[in-house]
Amino acid sequence: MRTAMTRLCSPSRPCSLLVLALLQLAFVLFLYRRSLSNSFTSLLYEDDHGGHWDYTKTHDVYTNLSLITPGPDRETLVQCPAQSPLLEYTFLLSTFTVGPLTISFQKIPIMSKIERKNPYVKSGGRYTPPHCKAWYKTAILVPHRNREPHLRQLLYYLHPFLQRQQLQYAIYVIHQTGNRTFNRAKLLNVGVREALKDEDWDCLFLHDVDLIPENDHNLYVCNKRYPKHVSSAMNKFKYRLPYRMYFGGVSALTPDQYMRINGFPNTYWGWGGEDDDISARIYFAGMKIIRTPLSLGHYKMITHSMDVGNEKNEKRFDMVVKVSKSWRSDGMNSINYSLLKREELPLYTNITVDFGNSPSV
Ligand code: UDH
Ligand code: MN
Repeated sequence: MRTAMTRLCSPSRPCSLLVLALLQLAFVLFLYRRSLSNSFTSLLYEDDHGGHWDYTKTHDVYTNLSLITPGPDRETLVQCPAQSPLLEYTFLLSTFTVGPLTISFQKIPIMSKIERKNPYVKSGGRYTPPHCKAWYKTAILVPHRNREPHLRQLLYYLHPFLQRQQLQYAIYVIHQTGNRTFNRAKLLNVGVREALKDEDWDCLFLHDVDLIPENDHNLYVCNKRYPKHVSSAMNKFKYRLPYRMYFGGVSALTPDQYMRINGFPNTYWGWGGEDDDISARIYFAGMKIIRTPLSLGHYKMITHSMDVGNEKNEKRFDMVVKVSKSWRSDGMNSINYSLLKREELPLYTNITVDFGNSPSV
C-alpha cells in the first residue's frame, strides 16, 4: 500500500509542497499560541485599556504588608522599582498579580486596629517607603463631616493600598464644623492650600470618604499633562460612567493643574453641581479630562442616605451654565476660611475649618 508520503512525494510531485504545507501549519500554530499567551498576560497586567480583570477573584488588601520592615539610613536609599514588587505575590514558586481587592463593609474597624495593622504609618497619616526612594509624593484630601464610620473604612483600606504601591503619601481629612450647609469643593480648596504648606506634593487626590478602590493597580499618581478622573467605574452607577463629563468621586490633579483651573469653586453649598463646574473649568483653562480606564477604575461606595445639612443645591444648574464667567474669580484666589484646628492624628492629618453658622446660601 502506498503511504500518504509516497502519494504526495513522487517524481512528478516533489516533496516541497508537503514541506510548505507543514511550515504553514507550524506558523498558524505559532500565531495561535502567541495570541493565547497575549490574552493571558493581559489578564495579569495593566495595558493601555486597563486590562481585563476578573473581579470574582479578589485578595486581601493587607497581602504582603508584612514584607515591609524597618529600612536602612535614608541617605543610602535607591529609587524604588518602576512597578512595586508588593503588588505581586508568590505562591508555589510562581509570581501572581491579582489586582482586584476583597472589600466588605460588614464590620467597621476601630482606629486602634487600623493603627496596629499599619505600623509604618507615621503621625499625621504620613508614609515613606522605608527601603527605597518613592517615585511620587501624593496627598490624599478627604472632605468630611459626620461620616466617622466611613472614614474608618477608608483608612482601613487606603493605607495598605497606598503602601503597597510604594508611594510617599499623607492623608488629610478636611472637616467642616459649624452648621452651615456642607461645601465639598471649598473644603478641598482648603485641603490643597494646607497640604501644600507641608510638602511639595506631586499629586493631589481629591477623594470622597465613602469610595473604596477595588483594584490595587489603580495607581494613585497624577497624569503630568491633564487632570484625571479616577473613579470612572463606581458600583452605584453599575461600573459605568453616569454621563460623559462626570468628574465626581475621586480625581487627581497636580498642584500646577489645580492652580491653572483656579482650584475648585467655593460657592456650591449643598449637594451637586460642583463636579460639573470643575469639569467645565478644566476645559475653559485649555485642558481636557483623562480617565482611569473603566476596568481599573472600579470603586465600591459605602451605601448611605442623603446627609442632613447637604441637601440638593437648587441653584446648581443656573450656576453651572455660568462657569465661563465665574471660574477666574471663584476659586483658590478668592477663598477665605477660619482654620480652627490642625492635628496630626496617628492615621491622618485633621484640618478643621469653620465656614460660619449662617443658614444655607
Ligand atoms: N460629605 C461628608 N459629610 C456630609 C456630606 C458629604 O463628609 O454630610 C463628603 C463625603 O466625603 C462624601 C462627599 O462629601 O463622600 C460627597 O457627598 P455624598 O457622598 O453625599 O455624594 P454622593 O454623590 O450623593 O454619594 C449621593 C446622595 C445620596 C443619595 C442616596 C440615595 N439612596
Ligand atoms: Mn457618597
